[in-house]
Amino acid sequence: MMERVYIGLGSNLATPLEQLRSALTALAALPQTRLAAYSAFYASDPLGPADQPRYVNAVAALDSQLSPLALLDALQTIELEQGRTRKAERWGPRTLDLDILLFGSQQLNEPRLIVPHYHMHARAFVLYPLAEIAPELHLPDGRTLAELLSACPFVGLERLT
Ligand code: A4P
Ligand code: MG
Repeated sequence: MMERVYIGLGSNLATPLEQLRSALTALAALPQTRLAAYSAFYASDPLGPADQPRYVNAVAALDSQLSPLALLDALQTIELEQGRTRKAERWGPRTLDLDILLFGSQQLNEPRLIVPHYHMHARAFVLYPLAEIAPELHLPDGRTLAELLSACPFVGLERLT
């Protein structure tokens, strides 16, 4: 079965713009998957420890026949290929973070995978890029993206052209 999947991309180390560009190339090359759309890149203030560089964030839309866990494995492989090392510090700096925001209308609560992403509804650096490519979107619980946006000011965010 083909599902529409939204992926959040983030980087704040090792030339973030290049990290995101090569991540998009890697997403486009995934098996049984088409890169359907992607947003502009946004510079964003770090959420979490403040003593880290600003992030660059974007959101991509995929049409994929992979299972959710197969997709997660593939995303983690891309993260590792782009030099990601997992550190103990929560929300610390990283070369590349690929989060599954939404997987069709599925709600998943597995040890390795929680979908929708647990904090997407409150993150400007997720919601604004997402709105560019899916303005009519609603979450599996029925909340609309427009509703979430109206509660999430465009703060600490800068659209890069
Ligand atoms: N996991 C569970 N659900 C998911 C999902 N929906 N998508 C598990 C992807 N992974 C999911 O992730 C830890 C584990 O989460 C994975 O092994 C997977 O099985 P991780 O990438 O190793 O750790 P993390 O990303 O550091 O943790 P966390 O809590 O997911 O952090 P976030 O929420 O990704 O936040 N500030 C700005 N401005 N922009 C950012 O992009 N990102 C973060 C990281 C912090 N501050 C930021 C940004
Ligand atoms: Mg993550």
